[in-house]
Formats: sequence, C-alpha cells, structure tokens
Amino acid sequence: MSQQKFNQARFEAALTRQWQHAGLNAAQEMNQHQWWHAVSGALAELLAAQPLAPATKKQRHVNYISMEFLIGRLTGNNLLNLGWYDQVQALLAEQQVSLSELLEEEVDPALGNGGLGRLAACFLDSMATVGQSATGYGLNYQYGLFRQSFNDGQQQEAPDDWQRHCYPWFRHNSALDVDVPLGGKVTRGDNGQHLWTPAFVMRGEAWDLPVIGYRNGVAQPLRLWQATHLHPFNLTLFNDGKFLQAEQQGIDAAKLTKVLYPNDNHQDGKRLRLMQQYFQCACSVADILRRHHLAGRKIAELADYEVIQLNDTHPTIAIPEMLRVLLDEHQMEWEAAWAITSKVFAYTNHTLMPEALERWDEKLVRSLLPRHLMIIQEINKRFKKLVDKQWPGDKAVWAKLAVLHDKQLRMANLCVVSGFAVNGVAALHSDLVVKDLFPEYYQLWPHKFHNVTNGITPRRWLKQCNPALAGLIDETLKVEWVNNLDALKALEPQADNAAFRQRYRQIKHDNKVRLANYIHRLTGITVNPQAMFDIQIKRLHEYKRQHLGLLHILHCYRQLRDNPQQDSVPRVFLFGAKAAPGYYLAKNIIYAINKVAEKINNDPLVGDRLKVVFIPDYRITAAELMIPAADLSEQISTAGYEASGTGNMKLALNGALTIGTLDGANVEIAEQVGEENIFIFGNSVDQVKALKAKGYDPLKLRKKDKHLNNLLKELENGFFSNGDKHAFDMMMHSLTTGGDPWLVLADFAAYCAAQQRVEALWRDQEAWTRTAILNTARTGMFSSDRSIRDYQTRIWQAKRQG
Ligand code: KOT
Repeated sequence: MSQQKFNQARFEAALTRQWQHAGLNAAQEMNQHQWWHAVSGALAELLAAQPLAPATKKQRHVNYISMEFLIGRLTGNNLLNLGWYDQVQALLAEQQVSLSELLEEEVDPALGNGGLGRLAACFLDSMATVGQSATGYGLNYQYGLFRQSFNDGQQQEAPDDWQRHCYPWFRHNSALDVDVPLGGKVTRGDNGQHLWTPAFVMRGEAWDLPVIGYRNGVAQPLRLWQATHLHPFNLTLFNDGKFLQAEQQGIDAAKLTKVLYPNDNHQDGKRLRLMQQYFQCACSVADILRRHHLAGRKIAELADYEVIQLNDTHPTIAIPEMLRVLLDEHQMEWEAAWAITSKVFAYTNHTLMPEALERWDEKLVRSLLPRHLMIIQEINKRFKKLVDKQWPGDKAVWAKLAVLHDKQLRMANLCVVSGFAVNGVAALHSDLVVKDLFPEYYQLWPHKFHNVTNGITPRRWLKQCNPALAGLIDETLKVEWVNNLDALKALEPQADNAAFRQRYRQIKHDNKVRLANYIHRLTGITVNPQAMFDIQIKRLHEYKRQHLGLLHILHCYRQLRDNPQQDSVPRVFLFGAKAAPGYYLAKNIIYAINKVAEKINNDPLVGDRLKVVFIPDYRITAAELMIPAADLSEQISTAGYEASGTGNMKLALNGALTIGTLDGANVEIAEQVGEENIFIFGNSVDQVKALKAKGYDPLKLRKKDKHLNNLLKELENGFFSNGDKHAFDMMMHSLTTGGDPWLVLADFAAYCAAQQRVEALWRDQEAWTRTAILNTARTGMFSSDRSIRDYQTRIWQAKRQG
C-alpha cells in the first residue's frame, strides 16, 4: 500500500464539524486546547474510514496482548507517520495557530510502567510500518501510571486522571462489546458437558486507537478494553427502592479498569489484578474468534490465520480461556482443542527476576475462574505424563516444571508448556532464559526457544524527537532511512568530516539548550549546556543501580572539594525515574539523590562544575526531550538482570555514548558500535555468579577502600540530610550490612575508572563527536522494524512443528 494523500477539503470539513460539535460559531473561538482536540478529532475521523488489511494464509494476523501500552502523545506522531505534518502546519499557520505549540496540549497517555509497555508501543508502530497485519489488545485504564512530584526530596504520588472519556483519538465501537463471566461454579450437564454458572458478568467495551504505518496507508487498531456493568442497574432492586445496591454491579465492574498497577519487574498477587488479566484475555480471545468466524473460516483453521503473542505472562490466562471456549462452547474434544491452542500462543519473557515471575494461589484462581482451573489441572496432568517418561521418578524435576505446584499456579510454566514459542529480548537474556530459567524445558523442546533482540521505533525516537539530527541525516544520505535504519551505516565516513562533526555537535548543543530551558521551567535550576549531560533514565530499581550513579556523584564532589583548583570536566547529572509506591527502598534512593542534589547545587564552591537534577514525573514526553540532549548514557545494571533495556538503544542512536555493564542489549550495542566507542566496565554475568557463590562481603570491601568508606560515611553522618543520620538507612543497609545484593560496591572502582576514560575522551571534543557519530551510524539494527522481521521469520511465520 502507498501513502494516503492529504485531502485538504475533507480535513477542513472534519475540522469544522469539530468546533461546531463543541458549540462554537467559528474556528477563531477555539483556545489552544480546543485546537489540539479539534485537529486530533478531525484526523481520527478521516482515519476511521480506513479499511483493515485482512489476515491471509501467507501471513498470520498477530494479536499482541499486553497489559501495558506506553504510547506517548499521538497527534504529532500520527501526523508524522501519515506524512501530513507540513500540510496541517501550513493550514493552521494561516489561522495564526502554531502546530508545535498546540501539540504540547496533549496529555501523555501513561498506560504502562516502563520498558515492557513502551516496547509494545514501538512494536505496534513497526508492525504497521512493515505491513504486518496486527491488532494490539490492552486495557483502557481510567488512571495511568501515577504522577510524581517531590516534597522535600521525597516522592509523592498523585492519580493520573488522563481524561480518557474525551481523548479525541478514541473510537468506541459498541458492536464489539463482549460479556465476561466471573466467579460462580461449574456443574455437569446431561451429556457430561461442563456448565459454568458465573457469579456475575461484566461488559467489555472496545475503545480503539489507530496505529499508523510510516507513510504506507496502513492503519490498524490498538484495542483497549474498558470494563462497565452489563445493564444500567439491576431493575428489580431499583423497583424495591434499593437504589444504591441497584447500582452496585456497575460500580464494581468499573473498578476493574480503573487503574494501572504501578509495579515494574514485580508481582503483587492482588485479586483485582487477576480480574483485570482475565477480563482483558476473555475480551481479546472473543474478539479474535469473532473476527475469524466473520471471515467465514473454520475454527480448526485458527492457527493458520492467527497468532497470539503474549507480552510477558500477564495475559497467560488467555490460554485456558481459548481452551474453554473451544471445549465448552464449540464442543471440541481435548486433543483437537489442544492442537489448535498450542499452535497459536507464543510467549515473550522480559525478566528473570524471581519476584516478577507470576504465581497465583490456586484458591484465588478457583474462586474467580473455576472452569479455567479445571482446564489447567488437565494440562498439568497430561504434561506430568510426559515429564515422567523423560525423567522417571524424578520428583525434583517435576517440582520445577509443574504448572500447578504447592497450591500455586505458575504462569511462565503454563506459557512454555502450552505455547509453540518462547523468546527472550536480547541475546544474553535469551541465553539465560535457556540456561538458568528453563533448562529442562529446553531439553524437552529445543525448537520452542528463540531470541528476538528488542528494538525501538526510529519514527518517534529519532525523526520526531530529534528533528534537527533527522534533517542532517536526510540531507547527508539523500535516501529514506527512517524505515530502513541500516542505511545509517552510510554516515560512518562523516565521522571523519570536520564540517559534519561541527554540525552534529551544534545540533546536540541546541538540544541541550532546549532541555536546559525545560529544566529551568520545571525546577528553577539553571544548568550549563556546555557541561556534559550525563543521563540515567529508567524505572527506579535496585538492580538498575541508580545508587551506583549516586556514589560516583559523591566521588566527583569529593574531588572538587579536595582540589578546588583542578581543571575538572563540568557535568550535569540528570535522573528520571519513578519508584513503585510500595517499594520503600527505591523511594529512599530517590530521596538520597535529591538530598545530595540539594547540597551540591547550593554549594558555591561547586558553581557550574557539577549539577544534579532529578527531573520529576519522568514519562515518554520527558524522554523525548532528554534523549536527544544526552552526552552520556548510564546503563549500569548488575550484569544478568536487565533483560534488554531499550533506553540504551534510543540514547545511542541519538549520539549519546554509553557507560555500561555487559548486560542485556548493551552487549549487542558494544558489538555494533565497537569496543572502542563504548565504556564497558564491571563484573560480567559469570563473575557476578562467582562472586555470589564464594560469599561476597561488602563490609570487607568497605574496610579496604578508604575512599569509598569516606563517601559512605558522608551519607551516614547527616552531611547531606541536615544532620539526620537515619535519612538513608534503607539504602545504606542494602549497600552494607544487607550484603549489597546488587554488587554496587563491588563495581564501584571499575565504574569510577570507566568514568575517568569518559572524561579523557570528553576533553577532546572532536574525538568525542566522532565517536557519537559512529554510535548513530552503527545502531541501525536496533530499529523495532528489524525486531518485527525477526519475529516474523523466527516465530510467527516459521514452519510450525509438533
Ligand atoms: C514485569 C512485571 C510487571 C511489569 C513489568 C515487568 C517487566 C518489565 N519485565 N521486564 N520488563 C522490562 O522489559 C523491557 C522490554 O523487553 C526490557 O527492555 C527490560 O530490560 C525489562 O526490565
């Protein structure tokens, strides 16, 4: 398909309908926000007429189910992908309206926590762009990820009421409503069939957002389910005069999609969360099957036309739901239903962290989903036969592999047993998935295991967020590179071109000025755009080691105080991170960074040489400003724990140099850019394992390293916390007597040494820029278009086994 032409007359007519609908008499009566709303609404209306690309036998339709889609602002991105940006800009300019200012009016829909949700959004963009027919299935939360502010340095959370009811990009299609049963009991019918009598039934409404391919005429839906009650209220109760109870069912149903759980890499085990998961899966499975039937296809052919990709285990309950529908509603035999199901589902693992691996109490599952539990028991029973055959009498193996064990349901095991493919998200991670997490499963089914290294969409993460650099690349390469990111390779010779370097450096500088203005507006802090912008942006988690960054800042501060005359490299340390509200240690790290920042930023001795800024409420829109302005990208997780990371890719593509451990996709970034163009440090996965095995003791290390000990002492003696010696107790305990589980102290010296190398290169600005250009030129493989093509060839369209 080719790009859809911009039709000015149709757009203007749609725009007119928008302000008329708002009850106005003329376009000129609109305020800035109304302009944004009208332009977006008009575009959405034009797109609603787009036909969908049908699934074919040649290409299975991908159903990407994810509890999170961190989409970011849509209007600017959609205009860019449509190729209509310039026309709309010119049209609005005639009315003295600035498109770029109006785009600032959009709230940033925050329907995700971090990397996992953003990956889902990038994948939708890429599937539309490479022409992979797909539907995204998620939840339409009323409240997205909480808004963050700081009160005396402590994180405060406020609800994110993003006004979903008047978001102009939504299209609600009531013909797609789904009824979702929950609770109750299962009995047997006359023919022995299972009859599920639910305790209550909710309604799922389909709210669609358009996902637009890059200038190829494709628009496909991100379908977000919203829970509501079945009927306005219970009429019998209403007639009895019990008005409040009459509405009860409605109130409870609406609770379901009220709020996104704010955990990243952590499971809570809450009943409402399981209800959300099932609600999403039941709606999505029903929708997939409805589409299949409407196309006139037989149920037995489902796996020829559809694949369901599970974004981590959160939507796993879709597996027994599919079986339930096939068995109970289509009256299929187990073998036939299983044959279909096990060819449809594929599972992506995003984490090895034990606390993030989902387990549900059998009792809870039975109370909400009695029929599903029976089906899972059947899967478990049949699978046990296979395990007994392979490992006769080996109880330990069964204890590891069972889907149901110790009254717990293990979602990852259910995925591996029932799906046709499992993948990790970076080469190193996929290796660990096989070796550490699922070695026995690998023995049983080696063909199921794959790697698909994550990627990022270059539309949002270069063209849109860094228009000046995109312009320079356009001008230099004179080819369309944004949907063929390998083309950036041709920039390599420019690293040796002084004039190009000058322009590249100027663009980075301008982006830093843009960010400095934002920081000043937001925090009142003035930062010097000549300084190195050293950026760590990601969720706050111990394994990501923001506190290792903090120790290095203390080290820099110490050096400045010890040698005030020294010619130091000026740095601005920038953080952006939210901590889950119940993750107290993470919140304590935020507090520590903010307190240290306060002290350093107000120390006259330091002046412009060191600044520390924790940007509040980090989100996609903030990332779009920070990434193009970064000089140094901090990717310093304990090796073996960051499955991939995607911020690392965005930053490298935008010309930030990486300081990082050999973890996640850092390994592949290093391979691509070359070891001499990245700052790798610290213990490797094997060294981390060895250190832990031999009994690592941070206290011994502290004793030996006087300098490190002094830095830690300053955190303990109230120097940064107005004399409060306990302000950072939680963090300090973790680093010392708590055993330093993330090896922060163990990597500290190597980290400081790597930072020294960073400074040496920074002092030679020409060499630095050269390296930055090579980073841009050599990170084309991290386009999510490539990830999607890998999914296509390795998983979705691969010849199916079994
Ligand atoms: C786990 C449980 C709840 C919510 C989120 C997660 C989660 C997030 N698990 N993994 N992630 C991140 O996923 C990204 C995309 O693959 C990775 O780049 C990142 O390393 C993971 O931490």
